[in-house]
Amino acid sequence: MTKTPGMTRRDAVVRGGAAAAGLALMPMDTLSRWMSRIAQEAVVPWLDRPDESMARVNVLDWEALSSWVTPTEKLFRVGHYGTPEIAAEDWRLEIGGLVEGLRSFTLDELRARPRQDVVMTLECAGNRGFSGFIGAVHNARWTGTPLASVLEEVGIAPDGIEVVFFGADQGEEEIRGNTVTQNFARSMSLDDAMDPEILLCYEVNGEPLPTEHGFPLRVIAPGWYGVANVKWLTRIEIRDTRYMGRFMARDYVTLREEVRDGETVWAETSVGRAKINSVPAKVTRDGDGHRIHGAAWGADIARVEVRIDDGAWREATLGEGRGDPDTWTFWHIDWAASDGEHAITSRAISSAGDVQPAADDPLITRKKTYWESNGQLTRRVSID
Ligand SMILES: Nc1nc2c(c(=O)[nH]1)N[C@H]1C(S)=C(S)[C@@H](COP(=O)(O)O)O[C@H]1N2
Ligand SMILES: [Mo]
Repeated sequence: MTKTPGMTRRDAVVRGGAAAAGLALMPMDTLSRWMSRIAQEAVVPWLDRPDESMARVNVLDWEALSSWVTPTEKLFRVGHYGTPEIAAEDWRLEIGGLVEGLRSFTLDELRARPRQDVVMTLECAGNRGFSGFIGAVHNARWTGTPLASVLEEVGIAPDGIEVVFFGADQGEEEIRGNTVTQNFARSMSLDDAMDPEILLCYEVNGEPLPTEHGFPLRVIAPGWYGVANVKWLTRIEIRDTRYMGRFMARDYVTLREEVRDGETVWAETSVGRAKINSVPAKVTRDGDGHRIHGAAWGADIARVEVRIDDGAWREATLGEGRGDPDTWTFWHIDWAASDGEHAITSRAISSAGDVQPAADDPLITRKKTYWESNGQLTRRVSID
């Protein structure tokens, strides 16, 4: 990557544009403040702005949403055991367990394999589960080599049914009085792992993965919640039993009360595939009228509907991303708003007919843990 020292690519682009506009003498910070004010000028701010407590993980500011592909520096980041710094020269991906022969790959060997790209929306399963955490979602272009062909080449033993992905990051876990050091790990059934879309990924938005997002290699699994996309990948292990590590079996477990024949059954399910979701992102003023903009993801989005206050649901217009089940779909709807305070709710509907559940749907209200909080979101604005 070639870079002018002390200058990001984005600065270079801004500076180039500024020069063209004859503004080259304006200091950079003044200029970028001025440009972002223009971009946001017409936004009517939400009354229920999330608190800033989650800014440290770089959550998305929905009101500032403008780009369908999230720029790399805007990606939210989650690391449960900190951020390991890995030197590419010392790093190997090892594939072991129930394989025909232990194999290891250097980064150059993986980069020399067939390249594949996917634009994918990745949402943390905790998104919208607690205060301030409503922007843990991004939509980026990821590049790597298909996992399936690597597994095929290595050869899986006949009794192998489970593929476990280990990251380099480690933490101490206490299990029944034993304190043990463990690596972050997640698994998939062999069947799921053979999905030709899943990547051993080394680039995001055309550049090597930044340290925070998994350098040198991560799993990219379209259609799965964020937690399945293991960063800082060092080892893949094939096993003959389901893997029961913390992030499969104890954490990222959804506890939900299901009532069957009047009796409660507590369902505990491991967070896995993404669930349908949508949010109103921002309201803009457009001449005399207003427009509500939003995003929907987590399924093949067929339709998005919007409700103002207790009015009827109205169908929004789908924009960028429509028809691609791996990415978010942007949507908008025009709104002849009356003065005063209003509540705006969106709901997404998939091509299979799944409807994003209402906030008071038992699927949401009987869920005790905060994972998979995909109920309809209502946001408030004041129009004057
Ligand atoms: N090795 C490792 N991989 C990980 C995690 C982690 O803590 N360690 N967090 C997961 C979770 S919970 C999420 S939501 C995504 C976030 O990916 P991002 O930081 O690139 O946005 O990474 C996943 N991969
Ligand atoms: Mo997550």
